[in-house]
Amino acid sequence: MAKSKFEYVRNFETDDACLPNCWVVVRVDGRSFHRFAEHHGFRKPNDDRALHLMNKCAQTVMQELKDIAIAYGQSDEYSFVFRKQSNWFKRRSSKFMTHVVSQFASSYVFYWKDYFEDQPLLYPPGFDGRVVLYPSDQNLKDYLSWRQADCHINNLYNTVFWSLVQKSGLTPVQAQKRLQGTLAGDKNEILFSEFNINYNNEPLIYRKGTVLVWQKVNQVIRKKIKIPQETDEKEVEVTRMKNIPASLHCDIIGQQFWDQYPEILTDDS
Ligand code: DGT
Ligand code: MG
Ligand code: MG
Ligand code: MG
Ligand code: MG
Repeated sequence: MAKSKFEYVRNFETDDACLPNCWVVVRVDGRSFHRFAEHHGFRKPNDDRALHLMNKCAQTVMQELKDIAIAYGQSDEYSFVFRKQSNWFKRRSSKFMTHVVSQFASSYVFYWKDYFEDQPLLYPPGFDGRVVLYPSDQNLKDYLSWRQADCHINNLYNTVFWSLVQKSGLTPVQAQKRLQGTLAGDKNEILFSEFNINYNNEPLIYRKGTVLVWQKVNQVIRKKIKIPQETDEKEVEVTRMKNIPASLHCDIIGQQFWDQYPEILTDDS
């Protein structure tokens, strides 16, 4: 078929293929979630419904899209790591980013009611996305460590801050002043001496965030089979091996995690 004279405009599309041999990280982050959390009555400092909804969306992204080796989420953000050798959409950066963000955002709306049963969704939430390439395994580990350290720092701060406001009756401004210049040890001490909270006993999902890794599980499904010489179909149970994105709330900064799950860095199938 002859090409139309308009075809040349295709050449204006720029090549945005990600550099080969690099880890491709796509991070999504809720747009103005400070406001969104207020409008939807998120519990402070952590809302389990919101965290589990985020995890569900991320699991959906991992299942629907190709080549994601690991994902990490906390607060209103999630990072997805595509395998070094992934050739999905010829490694086009815009494809990686837009597919992750749109699948995540539509899942957030789709699954909202399963997590926020008594809280209607008041307006459509948005998410931003970015793509960052990491050339070495160490860079990737450091990236994930950076996000988990961020989770810890924010959660420790928020846990003390909201204790001061909710339990000691300080205004947000007073609580902020009280915490100005304090180190992690000081915050732990305030929690322990004033609120009888041992920070280390706070739920892991708050302190560590959520890591999603592929895990093989046996799944029992019911299947209808036709038996020769019989007219009726018979229902039988069959066990199938299935790969699912399993959630962990563990430390990923130390080496132990990577020793336990070596296939995350090595598996390029
Ligand atoms: P952005 O990302 O620049 O559009 O603006 P924000 O407002 O989304 O800011 P960001 O992403 O730095 O911070 C996340 C906000 O989301 C933070 O203000 C608190 C809120 N948020 C996230 N998870 C929870 C939660 O479990 N409970 C409550 N109350 N708020 C949460
Ligand atoms: Mg931000
Ligand atoms: Mg945000
Ligand atoms: Mg954020
Ligand atoms: Mg199309």
